[in-house]
Amino acid sequence: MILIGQYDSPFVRRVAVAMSIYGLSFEHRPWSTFSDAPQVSRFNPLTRVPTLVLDGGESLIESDAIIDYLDELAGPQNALYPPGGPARRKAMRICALSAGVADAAVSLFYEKVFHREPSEALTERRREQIARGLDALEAERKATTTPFWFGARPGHADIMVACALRFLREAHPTLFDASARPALAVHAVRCEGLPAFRDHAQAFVPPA
Ligand SMILES: N[C@@H](CCC(=O)N[C@@H](CS)C(=O)NCC(=O)O)C(=O)O
Repeated sequence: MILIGQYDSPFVRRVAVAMSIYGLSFEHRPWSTFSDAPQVSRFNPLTRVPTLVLDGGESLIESDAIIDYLDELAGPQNALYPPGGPARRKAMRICALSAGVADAAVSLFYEKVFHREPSEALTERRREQIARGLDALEAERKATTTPFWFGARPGHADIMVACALRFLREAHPTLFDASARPALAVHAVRCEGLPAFRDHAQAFVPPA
């Protein structure tokens, strides 16, 4: 399998970390959706990442669809989502909230670089989405006493939250105040210390 995209993308990184925890080997093509757009669009007509190319040549796009495939490969005993019921729905909600924070952070970044004068209304809307998403995640994490969201080992919810937080802090340093979100700050440190996270990381460097 070939994973396309750079690890400064929270969505590419969540896939790489999950593959690493599952022990699935893959080749990595750290192609940029901008400077390597022609290569990326050969595998994904939307020129977006992550894109996972399977050994038979099929391309999977969208991190949720890729994760679904990885879970199938890993099998129900090992899957990084709880198997069903309220815990599974909660894990999906945490993933959706943190992916939403990451989406808003990416959109805010594009707004800055693509427009000479960023829209104030859109910027405000995205900042509010990020703040409210973080509030919800902080409250949920605070109410959890286990080392990771659903027990002793990290799952998809932990991964997506940590990847979203890292991108947010690097792309928009003022939008995450660790002292105001202590449970999330501890969560990030715990995840980033694991080999799967350490081995699949690339600092996001905003263009000068
Ligand atoms: N919902 C998508 C989001 C992926 C995404 O936002 N990818 C960004 C990089 S972080 C991208 O490909 N941007 C290029 C573009 O949209 O033009 C997923 O989960 O895979």
